[in-house]
Amino acid sequence: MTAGSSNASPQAFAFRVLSRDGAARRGLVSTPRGEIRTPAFMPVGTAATVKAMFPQDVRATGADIVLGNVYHLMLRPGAERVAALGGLHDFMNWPHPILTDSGGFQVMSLAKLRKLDEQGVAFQSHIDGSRHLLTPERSMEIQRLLDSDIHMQLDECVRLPCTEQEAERAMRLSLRWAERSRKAFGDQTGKAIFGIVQGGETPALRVESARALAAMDFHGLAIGGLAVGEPQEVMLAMLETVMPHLPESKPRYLMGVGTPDDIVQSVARGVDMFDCVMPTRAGRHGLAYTRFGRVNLRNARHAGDPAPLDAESPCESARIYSRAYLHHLMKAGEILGMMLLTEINVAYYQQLMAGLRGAIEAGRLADFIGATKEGWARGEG
Ligand code: PRF
Repeated sequence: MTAGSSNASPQAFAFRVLSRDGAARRGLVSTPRGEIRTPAFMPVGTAATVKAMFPQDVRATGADIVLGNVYHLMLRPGAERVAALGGLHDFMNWPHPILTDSGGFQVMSLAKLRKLDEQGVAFQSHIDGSRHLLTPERSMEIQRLLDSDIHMQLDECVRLPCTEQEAERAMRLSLRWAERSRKAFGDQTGKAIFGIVQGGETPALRVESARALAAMDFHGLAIGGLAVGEPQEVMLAMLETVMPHLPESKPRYLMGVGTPDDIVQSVARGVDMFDCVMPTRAGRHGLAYTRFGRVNLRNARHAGDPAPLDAESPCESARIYSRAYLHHLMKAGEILGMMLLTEINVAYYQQLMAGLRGAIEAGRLADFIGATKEGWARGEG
């Protein structure tokens, strides 16, 4: 059976487009651990936790899937240990789907003394200086030990701006690693592996990458190497370049994106899946994402404000706690402040995704985007 076929047993990994509005798609990914409604936002659970949230609260915001990281988990507590403890889902008490990133991107941003060659990337742990080698084969083995539902190929992401030569070298290496990753993944019923498009900001490189990956037997395709320092227009232009070369029948995942506006614009161009640390990281720093834009709760103007962040939010924490209380918690360095703002932000991102899905189904995406942007423009509520 080939990747992406949808007429197999209920235990197979499958994707269906349910409706369309322009280039945007409303779809459903099916896995043995549950369904993922797309467009989907995946909260980041780097170290086997969505920081500052209970798994059941992550679920209650409407998340169907979370993301885990090979890099962090291989270093601590170790993939073999997680496997011995029954896999990542049991370990972190999240029985729903998990996608794991392959490690290369995190090695390049976090590890010390990295050395990348054809074989893979050798590095020293940022935690204890221990030496490791991450190859496409080892990344696949780690993702299998974690029992991840969606594996990502090992790739090399270069920061922008970079020279065309550098983007081309990394893109071609990533294609060779795509083949090795796909082969090492093998045939695992109910599991998926996604390839990753690279190619910097050069359209011809992006097209070549997308076409080569589309011809390999991946279950989905990701667009990597974006939101790495370039302006939003460049990112959106690259999406428009790549999309026509990705198979209609497979999910499309834009890695590490983004702001609510990045997400809305990318959904309109045909992206199905997203992940980003933004809602969780911002929450820990006192920033809230709401229908009325971004609110900095550390600002003194909230000190005496009895109003909640959003009296009509489906998220209870956004409805019942005052801005004054959230301000106080953040100023006092109280853990609950980070917990509440993380939950409020993840809930807002999920509310936005639900709104996008409903709008695509109703054929009213343009109106929804217009109204959403008007809300953000109203400012800090
Ligand atoms: N590759 C991988 N993970 C990623 C990226 C990438 O290019 C990005 C870039 N936005 C975020 N996470 N494997």
